[in-house]
Amino acid sequence: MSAFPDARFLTSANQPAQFLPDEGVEVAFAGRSNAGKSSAINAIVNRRQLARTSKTPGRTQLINFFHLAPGQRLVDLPGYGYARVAPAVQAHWRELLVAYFRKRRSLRGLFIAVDIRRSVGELDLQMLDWCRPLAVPVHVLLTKADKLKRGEKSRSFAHAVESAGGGATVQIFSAEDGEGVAEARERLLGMLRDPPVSKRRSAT
Ligand SMILES: Nc1nc2c(ncn2[C@@H]2O[C@H](COP(=O)(O)OP(=O)(O)OP(=O)(O)O)[C@@H](O)[C@H]2O)c(=O)[nH]1
Ligand SMILES: [Mg+2]
Repeated sequence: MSAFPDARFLTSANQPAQFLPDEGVEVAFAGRSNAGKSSAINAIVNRRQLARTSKTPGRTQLINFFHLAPGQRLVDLPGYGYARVAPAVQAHWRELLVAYFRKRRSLRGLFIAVDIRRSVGELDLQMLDWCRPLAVPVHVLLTKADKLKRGEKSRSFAHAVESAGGGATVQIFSAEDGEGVAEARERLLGMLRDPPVSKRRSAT
């Protein structure tokens, strides 16, 4: 049976006022436009069209919230770095993302989807910086691994681990052939089980 039999779309936010109440726990998916975020979400949750995928970069322009289980959500963040988007729209995405990371107490973890053929770039590292104050674990999915041969995959993996510099864990992933899907699902479930930040702090 699926780990998330009740997964469903909840709402889209184009401004912070439209974010769902900051309660319970949620895990967010970020990454460059067209990196394979929505495909990764669908593969991990095991639902074909939960998050909309597209051949056209920049498809997910809003922050999309999904219900996973009572008190547990998944968040598909708008992709960054798509050059053919008007500067004003890019600025809006940036503000929306910054507002999200600034004070999202329910955030328990961040997945960053990175095309394995491009590897970790400057914008991905900026995401790492933005969420650092929230002290949540970050997990990089090197997506579309089916596009590379084994040796190339290992090289990209080593490069990504080095770029992340201990700020994130890294794994190889393919929504197409299923490589790494089970591992990513375990990671997601682990993040959702994590205690709230306040409890973590008081425990130390
Ligand atoms: N071969 C291969 N193609 C993939 C994989 N994952 C995604 N794709 C393709 O990459 C394109 C973009 O995938 P999406 O999942 O929509 O990417 P996204 O990051 O959500 O894109 P935006 O929301 O537009 O930022 C689509 O054409 C997918 O079919 C994969 O694991 N293997
Ligand atoms: Mg998408």
